[in-house]
Amino acid sequence: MESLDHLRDEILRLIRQATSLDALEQARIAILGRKGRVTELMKGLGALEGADRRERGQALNLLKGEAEEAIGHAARRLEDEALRARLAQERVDVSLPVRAEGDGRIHALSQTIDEIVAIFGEMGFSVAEGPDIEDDFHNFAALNIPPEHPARQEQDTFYLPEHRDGGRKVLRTHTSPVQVRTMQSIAPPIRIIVPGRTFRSDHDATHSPMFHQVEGLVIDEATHMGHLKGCLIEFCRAFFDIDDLPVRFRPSYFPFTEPSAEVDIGCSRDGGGLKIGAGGDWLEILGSGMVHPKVLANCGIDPARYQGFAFGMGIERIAMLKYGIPDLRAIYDNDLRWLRHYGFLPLDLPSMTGGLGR
Ligand code: 2NL
Repeated sequence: MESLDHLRDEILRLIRQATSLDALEQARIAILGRKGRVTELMKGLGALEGADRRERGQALNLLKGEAEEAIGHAARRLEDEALRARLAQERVDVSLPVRAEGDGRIHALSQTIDEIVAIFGEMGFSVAEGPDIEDDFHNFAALNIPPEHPARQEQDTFYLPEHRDGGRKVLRTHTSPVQVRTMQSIAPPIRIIVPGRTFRSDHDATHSPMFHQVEGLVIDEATHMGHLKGCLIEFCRAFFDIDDLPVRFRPSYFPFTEPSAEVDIGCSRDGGGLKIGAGGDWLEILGSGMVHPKVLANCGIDPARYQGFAFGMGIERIAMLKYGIPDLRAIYDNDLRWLRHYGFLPLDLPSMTGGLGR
């Protein structure tokens, strides 16, 4: 019978010559597949008899085993090579500089809050925060806002569903409840600012149902209207970065302050454009006043011993004025083009840095 030596050489050569896992699979099919060289010879065993058949069968089985082993070997070698090639190709160069295009921006509102906090921080104020959901006492009653006041009306305030005890919580309509909570929990002297989210049922081109306010509160034994004026003049000039910015105090009314004053800054409105700093016109910036004695008493502070001032302003409004943002609603859209245009790089220091000695 024909020797298998020649076939063995040929099979091992086929396997050796496969230079990829695909080529090796082709070789395996050609050798051991349904119509492979070894398989075809095994089919021929049926035509043999006795010892011939046994001998030939054993030789073919041996050859098949050898082929399988050689294929396994070659496969491991090729897999190794492929992995090595991939690792070489995918090597990461950790010395490459970071790509700049992924940089984020500080939102104009966040930047404005940071600036306000920095200015009042220089004047010794700390930041206080509190819950968005409030009860009637902290949002209204403590502030001397009477039950029939329009701010309490359903159209203006977001009320939560009535509680079992009959009380209804509200989404805070100003940040004042945080000042109420502060007066209830610490003794004067108090010097805080309270930036935060506020909510009113109002939605049009110039009102958003969610907006931001910052309020301030100063309480001590001899705090007076002169302190209020000095503090707020200093704030307006630092925030708009104009040393000689005209600032005017105009009598006003709030239930929680007495007397009350609105604060205007000088501006001009020539030819449609608004320019802050000079000119014959005035622009309202914030509301303020001496804390009403009833409010102090409601919050557990003795009005015979302590007095103080408070103020409040809308953050969106002053951010729009300072940074020339024309559309309130775009502030909340988070359109990336808007964010890039009106945003700030993290390392940009506030524009009033000169005034803060940084
Ligand atoms: C405005 C006016 C103001 C206050 C807020 C206040 C808070 C307490 C006591 C007394 Cl706890 N006053 N806050 C005072 C005057 C004005 O805000 O136009 N805000 C946008």
